[in-house]
Amino acid sequence: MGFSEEVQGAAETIRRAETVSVISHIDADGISSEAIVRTAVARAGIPVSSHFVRQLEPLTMKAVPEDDSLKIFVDLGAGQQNLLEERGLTPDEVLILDHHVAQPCGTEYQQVNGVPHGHTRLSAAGVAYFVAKELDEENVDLAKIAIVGNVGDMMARETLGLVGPAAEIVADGVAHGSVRVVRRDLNCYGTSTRPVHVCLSYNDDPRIPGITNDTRGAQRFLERLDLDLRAPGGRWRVWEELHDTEKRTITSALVQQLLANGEGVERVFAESYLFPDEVERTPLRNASEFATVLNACGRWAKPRIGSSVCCGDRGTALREAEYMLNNHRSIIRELLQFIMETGVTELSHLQYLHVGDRYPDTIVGIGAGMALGKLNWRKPILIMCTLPEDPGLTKVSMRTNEWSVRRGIDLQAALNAASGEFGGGGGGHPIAAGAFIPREAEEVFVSRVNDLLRDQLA
Ligand SMILES: [Mn+2]
Repeated sequence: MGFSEEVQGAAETIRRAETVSVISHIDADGISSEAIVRTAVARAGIPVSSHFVRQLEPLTMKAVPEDDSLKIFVDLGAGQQNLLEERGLTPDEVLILDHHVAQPCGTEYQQVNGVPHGHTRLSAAGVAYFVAKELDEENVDLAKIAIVGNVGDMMARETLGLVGPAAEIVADGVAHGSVRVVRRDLNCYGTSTRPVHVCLSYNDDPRIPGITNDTRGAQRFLERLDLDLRAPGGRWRVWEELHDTEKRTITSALVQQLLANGEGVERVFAESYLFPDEVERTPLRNASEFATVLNACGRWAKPRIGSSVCCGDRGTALREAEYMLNNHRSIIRELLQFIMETGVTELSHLQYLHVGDRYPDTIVGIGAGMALGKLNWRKPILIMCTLPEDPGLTKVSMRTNEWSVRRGIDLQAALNAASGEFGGGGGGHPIAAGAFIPREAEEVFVSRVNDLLRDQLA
């Protein structure tokens, strides 16, 4: 069965359902997937309820309602089919919309997943979108939310833009008028909300000497270009509102700076996705900043607020989401400061730190990623924290950058292999990954990961 047959089959299953329960993940992709499925199912006139879980494991299975609804698992489920089976769920009450590698079990559950069809850069929100569109063409307005999920799950990162079926979603959004594509935009986070110099200094892909991690340096760089980056009234302008000629002046100077340092320039540009119907200079204005809003909601246990924002609530839900985002950022700043003050221990191929139970495990990875730029950025960073709800377990988060990934570093492979040896489990991407390990294995584990990273560079 091809991908489009899977999509058609899923739409038929949903049409037959009397009630639907959506079970989804709390990250940007999970929240946007849930919003897409919930909207499409409700528009089809079927009662629907949603349930979010941090991950699908034996303890969180209780979030799955014990009723005769159709259970649609989104952004999870493919790798945990054994749990569905253990729970006694039958094939006719389950539909899985996922993009993680499937672990089949004795029961054959209906599934839509791009991965077996070679669509490895289509997140769950993308899968959910195709099913929604199959249910009703009217659902093309959800393309925007699908793009947020895909970008949030880093589907555009390596390829500098969405590709394959995800690019079809972009085309739908453009045709609908709710998405604007900028083909060769600045490959930088924060282009709708941050002052340009801040935007540039926070970016490490590509890493630009004198600008990356140097806000003052970035400001001097822009001053030399003789651009007026203040708006009338004195506030800093953001990248999105610069004129094309100003943008070109900046990008060509960045290119020159990279060439002068013998660095590649291909990563200066990336495709970006703007939402013209959102207010200018707000985080909902582009896909990657919108995804951060959803992640902030999810990581602070308010995925429903993010979902309401996806579904168009620009009142209470948006205000709460903005509060979550600000709170998220200030705690990450605090964590970053803690990391810098405490310092890391350097091994030959990584640097590590244990933050104990001071910060929730849902944000330590983000803090690690931000600290990396200020530490020895050539060495991946590993951060451990304890889980208040399970003192026997340690959560490990690792971050590196494109520079290391291009040299062969794959954190997901390293963490997966190492945690497997200690009976734990891991997942993620080459550039960012996490794992759970038994607490008593911490020390040996770190040195094992160090060895694996050394082997990857060999
Ligand atoms: Mn996902």
